[in-house]
Amino acid sequence: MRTQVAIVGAGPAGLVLGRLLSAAGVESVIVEARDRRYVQQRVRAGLLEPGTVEVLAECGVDGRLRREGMPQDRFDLRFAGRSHRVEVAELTGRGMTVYGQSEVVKDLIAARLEEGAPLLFAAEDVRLHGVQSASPHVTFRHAGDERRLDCDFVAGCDGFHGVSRRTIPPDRLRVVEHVYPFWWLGILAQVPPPANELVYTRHDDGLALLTLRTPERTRLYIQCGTDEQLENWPAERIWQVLRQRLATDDGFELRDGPVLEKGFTHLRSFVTEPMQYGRLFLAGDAAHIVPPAGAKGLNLAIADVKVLAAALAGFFATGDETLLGSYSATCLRRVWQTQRFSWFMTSLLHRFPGADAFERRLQVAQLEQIVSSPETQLSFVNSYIGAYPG
Ligand code: RFL
Ligand code: PHB
Repeated sequence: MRTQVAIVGAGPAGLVLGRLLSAAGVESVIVEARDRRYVQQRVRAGLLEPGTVEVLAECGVDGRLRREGMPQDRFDLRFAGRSHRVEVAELTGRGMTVYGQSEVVKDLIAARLEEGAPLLFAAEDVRLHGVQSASPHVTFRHAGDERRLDCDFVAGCDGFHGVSRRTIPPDRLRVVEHVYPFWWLGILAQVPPPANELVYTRHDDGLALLTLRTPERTRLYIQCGTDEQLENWPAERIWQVLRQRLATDDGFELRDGPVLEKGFTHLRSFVTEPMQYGRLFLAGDAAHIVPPAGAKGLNLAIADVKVLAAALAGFFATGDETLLGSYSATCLRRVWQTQRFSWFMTSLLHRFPGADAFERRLQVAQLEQIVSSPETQLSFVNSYIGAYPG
C-alpha cells in the first residue's frame, strides 16, 4: 500500500486530519489499533470551543452537531455556597457547545467511510520506520496479514499511550510534565440536567463539576484521591458527595438517576517539544496532555491538525516546506496558552493536599476577583472559549 500521509490513530485528531486532507486533495490512510465499536463508545470530553465547531463544519460533519449539540452561552461558577453566572457569549460574542466526543467521532467515521477513504481498525503491532528519511513506512498486522504502508509523511495521532512519540529517540525530545495529586471520578447519569448550563464548583472538600450530554443525560465529575478503586464508589456515595459539594445557600437540588458509566481520569500536564521529528508530526494527546478542568484536550487536538493539514496541503501543492517547518512552533504557542489556562482552572477549583487555610482562602479571593472584576472576567472567558492573545 502507498499513500501520501499515513495517519496513526482514529481519535478526533486523526479523523479530522484525514477529512481536512481529503478536502485539500491529499490522500491518507488511517491505521487504528482498536475496533470501531470501542473507538465510538469511549466516553470522554464534551465541551467544544467555537473554533472547533468551525473546523468540524469545514470537515462537513456539523449536521447532527447543529441539531443535537447544546449551545452554552454561560456557565455557573460556584464557591462559598453561592452561584455566580458568567455570561460567556455576552462578553465575547461567542459560545461553547456541548456535544460528546463519542458523537464527534461517530460522525467523522461515518463521513470517512462514506467518502470511501481507507480507515483500518484493529491494526496490531503498529510500527513506524524511516521517519528521518524522505520515504517513511508503517508496518502492522491487519486481519491476519502483515501489511506495509509506504508514505511521504506520518501523522502521529495515536494519543498519550501511542507508539508514535515513543518512536522518537528520547534525546531528541524535551518532555515537560506535571502530575497532580488527585483524580477525577466521572459518571454519566440517566437524569435530565438541572439546567442547560455547566456548574464549576470549588468546595473545601474538592471540585465538583456538573455538565451535560443530552436533555436526558447529565455528566458529573468529583475530585477524589489517587489510587482509588471503583468498587469503593457505589452510586449512593457519589450522589451524596455531589450533593454536599454542589449545595448552595439557597437550596440547590440535585436529582439523581441510574449511573450508566463511571471511571477515573488522572490529572496531568504534559508537553513534548518539538512536535516533529523528521517526517513524523505529532498531534493531539500524542504530543500533549492538559488536566480536564479547562475542557481543552479535544479542542487542542483539533487545533493542531488544522495547522498540520494546511502545512501538508501547502507542501503537496507547491513543494514548499515552510509551513511544515513552523508546525511545531505554531502549535506550541497555543499548547502553552492552553496549558496555562488548564493549570489555572485546576489550581482554582481543587483541594490540594497539604494546602493551609491561607492558601484555601486565596482560592476564594481569586474566584471573587473573576466574578467581580470585568477586566479579569473578560480575559478569563476569552481563554475559556479558546481565544488567546497573540
Ligand atoms: P485519542 O482520542 O486518544 O485518540 C488516539 C487514537 O489512537 C489509537 N491508538 C493507536 N492506533 C494505532 N496504533 C497504535 N499503536 C495506537 N495507540 C493508540 C487509540 O485507540 C485512539 O483511537 O487522541 P486525540 O485524537 O489526540 O484526541 C484527544 C482527546 O481524545 C483528549 O484530549 C480528550 O478526550 C481528553 N479527555 C478529556 N478532555 C476534555 O476536554 N474533557 C474531558 O472530560 C476529558 N475526559 C479525556 C477524558 C481523556 C481520557 N483519556 C486519555 C484516557 C477522559 C479520559 C479517560
Ligand atoms: C464534559 O462535558 O465532559 C466536560 C466539561 C467541562 C470540563 C470537563 C469536561 O471542564
